[in-house]
Parts: sequence; C-alpha cells; structure tokens
Amino acid sequence: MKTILRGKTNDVIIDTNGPVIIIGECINPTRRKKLISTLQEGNFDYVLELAESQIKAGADVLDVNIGFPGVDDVKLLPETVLAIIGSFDIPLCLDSPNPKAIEAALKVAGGKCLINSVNGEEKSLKVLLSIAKEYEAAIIGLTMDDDGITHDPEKRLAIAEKILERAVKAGIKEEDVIIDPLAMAVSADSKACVVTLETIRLIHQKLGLNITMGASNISFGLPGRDDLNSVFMSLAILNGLTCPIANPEKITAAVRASDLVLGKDDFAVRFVEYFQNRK
Ligand code: THG
Repeated sequence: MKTILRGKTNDVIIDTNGPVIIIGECINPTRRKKLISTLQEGNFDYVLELAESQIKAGADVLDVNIGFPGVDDVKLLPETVLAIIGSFDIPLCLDSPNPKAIEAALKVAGGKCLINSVNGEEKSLKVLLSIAKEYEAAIIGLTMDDDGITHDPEKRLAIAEKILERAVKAGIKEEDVIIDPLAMAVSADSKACVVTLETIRLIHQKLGLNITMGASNISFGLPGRDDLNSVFMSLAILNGLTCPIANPEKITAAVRASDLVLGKDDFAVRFVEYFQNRK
C-alpha cells in the first residue's frame, strides 16, 4: 500500500513495503513555551527553526500543532502553514482537534496534506471525511470512537475497519487512510505498549494500511525516555508501523537501524549516509 503526500512539488511515498517515513513532531507547544510566546507575537522564526532542524535530522513530513489555551487556531494554523511552505518544500501533517482550523489550513496549503486526525466518533467522521475528500487530503484515523478508548486490540482493529469503510464510502481512496493504533504512557498502564504492538500487527495483517503513532507518548513520566522510545519504535516497525510521529533528532538512528535489520536498506546506503551526515 502506498500513500503519497506532497509539499509544493516534493512527493513523499509512505509504502508498507518501503523504508520508514518520519513525521517530525516538534512543531508542538507541549513543553515548548518559546513556541507559544513567539506565535502569540506573530513571529514564525522559531517555527522555521524547528522545521529546518527536523528536516536536517531526517524528517520527511512535518506535524504542525499550534494548540495552546486561548489560541485562534482558525487564523493561526493557516498562517503557520504559509510560513512553513514559504521556506520548505515538505508535506505537512495538520494536527488539530478543530475541523475549522484544519479546513482553513488546507485552503492555503496546496500539495497533499495529512489530516491529523479523524476518529471513529460519528461527529468526527461526518465532518472530517467530507473535508478530506474536498481537499484531496489523506487522513490519520485514531482507533477510538464514541465509547472512548478500548484496551482490546481486536476492538481497535474493528474501529480501524469502520473508519476505512466510511472513508471509502465518502470517496477517499483506501491508500489515503493511515491508522493510528494509539500509543499511551506505559508508566500509567503496564500493558499499554503490548496492546499497541498487537493492534499494529492486526492492522498490518488484516488491512495492509500504513500505520502511524505518536511514538514519544509511551515514555511520559519516565527516565531514559530516548532509550525507551527507540526500543518501542523498533518493535513497532517490526509489527508494521510505517510513519511514526516522533522527534527526528532522537529517533532517526533507531529508524535507520530498524530498516537495515529488516532488509529495507540495500547495501546499508541510508544507514551509512545518516551516520556520515551526523558527524
Ligand atoms: N497520534 C497522533 N498525533 C499526535 C499524537 C498521537 N500528535 C501529538 C502527539 N501525539 C505527538 N506529538 C508529540 C510532540 C511532543 C512530544 C510528544 C508527542 C514530547 N515533547 C517533549 C516532552 O513532553 O517532554 C518535549 C520536547 C522534546 O524533548 O522533544 O514528548 O499519538 N495521530
């Protein structure tokens, strides 16, 4: 299965048989007070710095999340998108709970974006699938619905199937549906990671779709976050994860190593190139 995203001109292909694609997570105000203060001043220099450093570190796509208390995201999300595409030719993943902000951003973005995210709730499917169809965007489908979050991988698979079915009915191509199996803090629930890994395996085997997740979520509240995230990343890639949302400065080495070990990097070209460029 191949999902094609596009910046201004640059195509990025997420291929279930290809190397892992990294969606850079860092344009996100979580613990980044400087991002909030600069955006409040209408200053996009720091956003562009975060874009550049992530691209240098291996990001193929950039997640754009400007959610903070009191923000007018219908205005700010498209402004941020315009700032980024004015300087970089890279596909964007529009990360907002507000469909109006997503639509406003899609209006200015061009290329082919990823909507982050749709979920199995009726309200979400109704509003966002028609927006995705209208702007020819791909979607991330979160495996939760009106009953909330289940800890049963088979039930998460059933929600993924429902999202896929509804998306195809709305005229969205199957390959434009990417599933998020939900990665949650393992400090709060010792089974959180195994549930996610099993969900990834099921979605990969039964639906064959591309799979993403917020890969840094699992380590909240723990020491050794980078090591923990890297181990989980490798196991998730083995099970079928193809496009994690993560910090490229911390995760690219583990991603390149996983691709090499899993036979997706002939002659270790990408692996060697990564370490040469890092020096
Ligand atoms: N699924 C989908 N989208 C998502 C998530 C998901 N978007 C948001 C989030 N989860 C993924 N993005 C982040 C961004 C930052 C952090 C975690 C997830 C993060 N920040 C550091 C911290 O909190 O300590 C600070 C910055 C850093 O060290 O890099 O961890 O699950 N579809």
